Amino acid sequence: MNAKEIKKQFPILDQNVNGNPLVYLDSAATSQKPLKVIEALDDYYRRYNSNVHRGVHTLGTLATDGYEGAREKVRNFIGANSIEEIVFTRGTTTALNLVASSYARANLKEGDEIVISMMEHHSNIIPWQQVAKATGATLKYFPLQPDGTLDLAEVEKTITENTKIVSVMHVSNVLGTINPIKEIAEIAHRNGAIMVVDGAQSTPHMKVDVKDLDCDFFAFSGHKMGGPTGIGALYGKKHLLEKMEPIEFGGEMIDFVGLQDSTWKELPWKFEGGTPIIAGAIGLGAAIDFLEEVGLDHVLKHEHELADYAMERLSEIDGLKIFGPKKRAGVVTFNLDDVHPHDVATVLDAEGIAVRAGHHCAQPLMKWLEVTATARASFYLYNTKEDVDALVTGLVKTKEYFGDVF
Ligand code: 7TS
Repeated sequence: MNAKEIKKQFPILDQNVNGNPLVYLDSAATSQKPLKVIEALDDYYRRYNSNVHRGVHTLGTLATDGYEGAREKVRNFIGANSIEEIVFTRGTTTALNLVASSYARANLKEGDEIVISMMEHHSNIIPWQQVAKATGATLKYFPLQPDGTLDLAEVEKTITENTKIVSVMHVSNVLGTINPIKEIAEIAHRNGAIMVVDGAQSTPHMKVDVKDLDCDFFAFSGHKMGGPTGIGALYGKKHLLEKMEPIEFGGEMIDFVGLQDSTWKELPWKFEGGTPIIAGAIGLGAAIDFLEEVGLDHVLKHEHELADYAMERLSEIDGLKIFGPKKRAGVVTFNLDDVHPHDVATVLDAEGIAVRAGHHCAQPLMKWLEVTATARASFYLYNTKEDVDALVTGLVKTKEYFGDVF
């Protein structure tokens, strides 16, 4: 399937916004959903909506099969050893918070170090700040090179024998940088630390193999990969998850409940208290089926081509500054002269072009870039070169408009 055929699978993209055909360039915030996912959700609610893991009735069995079947799809999709290593969560944020609140609080003490990078999303910063405050551990940062990449020599220098946790994003939601996770994990392990990966921006766009990366935890969100909102997963190595305490207690996650004490179910259910995100998981399973049909290699190649094309076309615009490295995923972050990014996004919106403007939940990175905000175009499998052309035309109009104003 080429991008135009793929686009037809996403009904939302076939509409006019403000009188112009929609050009959706905000997939790093959330992706659009293919028919396959919409139909899977519709089918679940029309035909077999029911709670899971509890009754023997037919609809309950179908719902349980759908929910647990989706877990197996996630396991296979990211190359985990067993479904015990796949915990469904609300998304990346919840997954990273689970590692921080359970694993990190139980294992860190004063003098220990957590190391993250200067390009992290707030979801991979604040949970560690909270752990550091609670345990007395120190939070350190890998510095960035001028082009917004990590330097492995600096990684080597920053990680010490006191480092217990290294947590890094696989792909930057701002710069598009693809980080060398496998190499960083090797350095972390050599120093006795565990490796946590924020996979929010990689899982939708490239083949992820958690065993090949040799990470200890890997977090991602379904809504950025064609799935519904409210579902994601945490992969964790079994021996680590086994030793971790749940952080949510209640129905579903227990084995036996006494008056004073209770015991937990086995993995992964001990971490899934309460009625789980059944429809979300089934929708995520359908998104995985869709991505596997298209092929992740194709998705990555297509996005690299689009990013290269966008960089080339955008560089034609005088006064447009692009942030981040040359070799990047399908994310292009930029500023246009002195025009505020919110104004850029507003003018583009009038043309039917959706981009994000703001700090992209990466304020430390914004500070490093010496800006308060940027505009960002992010691509997915349904975007075409025509979308990039529309962006360029829209930006030229923006420039003319503000050129007249100033
Ligand atoms: N990590 C990264 C790298 C992200 O890009 C995001 C969301 C998250 C974590 C949080 O994911 P959530 O699903 O738990 O919210 N990033 C963006 C973005 O770039 N624009 O809006 C959300």
